[in-house]
Amino acid sequence: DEQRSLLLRSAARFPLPEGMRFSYGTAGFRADALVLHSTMFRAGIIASLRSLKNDGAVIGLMVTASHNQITDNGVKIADPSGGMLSQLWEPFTDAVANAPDADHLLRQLICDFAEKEGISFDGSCRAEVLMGRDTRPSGESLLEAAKEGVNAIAGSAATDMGVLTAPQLHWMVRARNRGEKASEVHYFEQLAGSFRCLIDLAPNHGQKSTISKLVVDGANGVGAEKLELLIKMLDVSFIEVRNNGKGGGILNEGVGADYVQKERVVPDGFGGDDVGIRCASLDGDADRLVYFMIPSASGKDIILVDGDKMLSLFALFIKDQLSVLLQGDVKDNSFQPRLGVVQTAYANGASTDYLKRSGLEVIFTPTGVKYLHEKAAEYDIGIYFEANGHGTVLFSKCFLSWLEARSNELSSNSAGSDQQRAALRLMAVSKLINQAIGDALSGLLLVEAILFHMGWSISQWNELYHDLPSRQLKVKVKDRTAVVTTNAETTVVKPPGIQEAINVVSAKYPRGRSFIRPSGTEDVIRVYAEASTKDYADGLAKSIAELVE
Ligand code: NG1
Ligand code: ZN
Repeated sequence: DEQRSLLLRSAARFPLPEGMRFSYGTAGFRADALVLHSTMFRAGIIASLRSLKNDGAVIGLMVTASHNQITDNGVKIADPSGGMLSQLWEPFTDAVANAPDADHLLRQLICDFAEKEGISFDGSCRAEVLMGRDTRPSGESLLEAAKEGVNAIAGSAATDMGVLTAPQLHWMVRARNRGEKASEVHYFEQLAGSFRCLIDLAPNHGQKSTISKLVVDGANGVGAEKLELLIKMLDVSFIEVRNNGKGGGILNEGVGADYVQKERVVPDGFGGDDVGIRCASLDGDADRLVYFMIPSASGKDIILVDGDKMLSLFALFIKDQLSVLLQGDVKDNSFQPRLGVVQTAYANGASTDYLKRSGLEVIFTPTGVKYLHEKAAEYDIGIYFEANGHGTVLFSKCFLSWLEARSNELSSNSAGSDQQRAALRLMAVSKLINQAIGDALSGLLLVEAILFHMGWSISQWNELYHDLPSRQLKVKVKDRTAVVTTNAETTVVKPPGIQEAINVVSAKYPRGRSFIRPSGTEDVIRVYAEASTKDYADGLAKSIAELVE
């Protein structure tokens, strides 16, 4: 019939490259941009089917390869909530990306799956896919291929939102499906409005013109461009954007959050003049953020203030506001909001100790935002971060309605009280933080607002606890799938014997902790080690790597 031949005709224009194997992995499909046209076309089809499956809810399709080199590209799909594509659809997504062109296998695969899922795509139902891309030069033509995929499904429409950060697209998908205003201007207005609100509610709000300078490394990518727009809307002068891609720098080359966090050195464009200044780095699609400080003009070293420290800052602030709000609230205590923090095994042990000492509930999941997000959503307030700076805060519907009711009650009974201010602050946080997915721009404004509220410098924030020295290594192996882990990746179950050996070696080092796991984005086994001194951490990592080789 018509739909089938439409699919066939379109697919023929995007042949599958030979000898490639595509895997959706932890962060979507990624590869050299030159081989991605068929993947993009097919991702367009999948996004359309996903929208049909959700009764026409808007689905997101983001063309980006995040922190990868500029010649790479990739694609991620966002579900109606604005979060990552459901893991249940990953096997189908992988199968579609790899289906051979011959014998109509792709068409067959899609028809079978649609039938099994009860998706009808005869044009009688509407589907919508919202699309965005980062600043990579390959983005435009790859996005066109994805559009063709959407158009190959009858009843489905693609809306091209142009160049966006990945979190902006996720935010728009979420907003659209909640019936809220969802343009880029609305995104900026929501961030700017809630940021101003937090500043105005700060104890020292009269001193807002004295906020000290922040210099942001934009990774020569989309985040820089968008941050410049946001700064205009905020009408503030304390933020300076560097590495905005206009000065000849290359995306992610010697710059950006991944580089700064993994290499722990000063990014390009920064140097002696920035000693002691508060600095931050975004990654290539602006979903990761880390802060740093340059301690001296003579070396390349930095003091890294990573995702764990952002998590700790957010948790501390939210916990404080919550306890002010609940003060004296003993009468019926009908609602006790549950606050939880989610980390992975890569979280610095000192951060976990700090959080637990502060009375917080800490849970661990495997690496990958999809796991952390899912876990955080189980709480009234769930805060999650990967050490590399990817994370956010989630507020449950039930908590937000309680908060709103509480805040209305307070504004009529005790306007201007500490309790009312705490309620307003929590509401502002829920609007400032991007609840669809980790977002460097919204995270940055929240950090800035909290530091201002506390009256803290970056050093004071960094002093919340002292990171244990840690070390990461990669080991190339023949078959990384030979390593199977459990316990949020902290225990190896296969091959046998390795975990026992890791235990024995780790126990020899003061505060020694180490684990290995297969990477989900590279063909390597990752080794992580931490211990009481830098030499110990290095030594432990090296010994563990030798066990793996
Ligand atoms: P893998 O390659 O699976 O370790 C890396 C990061 C993850 C996550 C994904 C997706 C580390 C150790 N791992 O995954 O946290 O961000 O990339 O970008 O940083
Ligand atoms: Zn990213």
